[in-house]
Amino acid sequence: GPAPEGSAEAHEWLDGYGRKFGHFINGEFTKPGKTFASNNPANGEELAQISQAKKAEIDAAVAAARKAQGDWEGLSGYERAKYLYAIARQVQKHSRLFAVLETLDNGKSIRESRDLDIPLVARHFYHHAGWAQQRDRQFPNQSAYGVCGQIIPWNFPLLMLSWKIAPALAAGNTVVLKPAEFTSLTALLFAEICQEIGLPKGVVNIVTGDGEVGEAIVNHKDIDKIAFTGSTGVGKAIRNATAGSGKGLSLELGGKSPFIVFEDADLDSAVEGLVDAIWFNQGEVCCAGSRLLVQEGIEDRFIKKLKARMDTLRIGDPLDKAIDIGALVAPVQVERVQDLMKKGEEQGAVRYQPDGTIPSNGCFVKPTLYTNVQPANIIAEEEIFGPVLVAMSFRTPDEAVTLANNSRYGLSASIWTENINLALDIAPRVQAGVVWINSTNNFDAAVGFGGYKESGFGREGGKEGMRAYLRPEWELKLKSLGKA
Ligand code: TXE
Repeated sequence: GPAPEGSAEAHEWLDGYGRKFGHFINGEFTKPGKTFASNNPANGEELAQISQAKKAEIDAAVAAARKAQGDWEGLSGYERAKYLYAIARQVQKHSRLFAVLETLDNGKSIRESRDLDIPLVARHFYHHAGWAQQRDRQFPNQSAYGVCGQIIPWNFPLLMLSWKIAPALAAGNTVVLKPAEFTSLTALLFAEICQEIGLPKGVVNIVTGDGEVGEAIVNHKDIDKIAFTGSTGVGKAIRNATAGSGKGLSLELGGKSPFIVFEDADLDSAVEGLVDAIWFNQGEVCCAGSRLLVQEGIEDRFIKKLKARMDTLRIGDPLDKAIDIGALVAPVQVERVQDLMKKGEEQGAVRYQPDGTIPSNGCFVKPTLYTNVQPANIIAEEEIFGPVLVAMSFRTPDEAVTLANNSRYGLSASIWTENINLALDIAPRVQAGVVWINSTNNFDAAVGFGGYKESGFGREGGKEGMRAYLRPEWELKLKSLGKA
């Protein structure tokens, strides 16, 4: 069939760089060094070669950020806001290119990258332009951290970049950001728009590479704060590595979020909500509603409706606008997901998947539901980060709360009932940073997002998110007393 809209433009953009990228340091792209391939997970096609940053390059990026920081924070909030507005407008101007590149690189459906990821990115920069102007009034006598090292995952590549860069810049920090090794392309296009709008050199630096580059950023002596989104294992390692270093830290880690359906819920809406909770972005979502807790009296009816809806989900070429579920990010992620599924089945879980075939040469996994799941089953405990839902039932509201909190994670929760008193009773008792009532996966740049327990700490978005990029007042007081 005809090439999907925008795909020629994306390939032209890649060709413009000879399909080989360096880093973005001090406002310029560096010469590519030792590289690795970035592939399209939907068909295995190589998209580009990405450079693995060397120590000297990381040092150069940090030095550029350091040099730029004083002048950047010295600008008035209004001046910083003008740059953030310009970035937002430029993201909108290139939105189709961004969306197609994101889909090619990550495997997510074009409908989601076009209608959610990229618009939310623009929204995040617009919102934080406002905060740049409000900083001095809302946070009197506070200052930026200085240079921030930011490490992001591959599930929402550009959106996570915006969650990191927008508040950091609004607060007066400069940044060295590392995208995940599977998905560097939109970060590199973002670097290009920083050039286009004339952002002062060194304010944003992008270095690419794997976890070793991440580790070098975390341990760099001249970085003041680390912000990380990714796996809980790496988050713990970063917490240990930064302990006692004086660096600021915020961590946004994994989740195993409950999706609680009471017997008086609007079941059709709850089914739609669940589709959004677990099959949005192939389930590669930190706040995915991956644990369905359904009240006993409606369990059979609800599961039946859910299976019927699963049968209508369309899986395939992510660039096809009619597709609901695209490809997982890489073969290794498919292996991780399938390994957990296998273990879950060995522990007694019963699998349901719609009939029909899926493309055989890409990273596709069918939407999957497990019933007959014990709370101690590995798939009820571990984050799967794939299109896999586990279902369990409860009898009473108290039991729902107990089951919901029976997790080492605490990122988000979703509650479905027509009884608002019940919802408002349950919501504060669930250990979760975000609780949605009769909705799910609702993101707003104005609202703090983040977790409890092993899901991490620190908030992103809104006033709480700004606070995370400003030195705490007590720290400044100590400094002024010469004690820090
Ligand atoms: O994550 P990593 P992976 C979970 C999810 C997934 C699993 C593994 O369950 O299946 O993690 O994914 C960089 N020091 N989440 O292995 O390794 C890495 O280069 C510093 C949940 O891809 O945590 C990348 O940029 N940095 C999650 C980033 O960390 C290091 C999103 C995330 O990769 C590093 C992603 C190190 N030692 C995965 N090692 C969420 N909460 O959204 C790696 N990195």
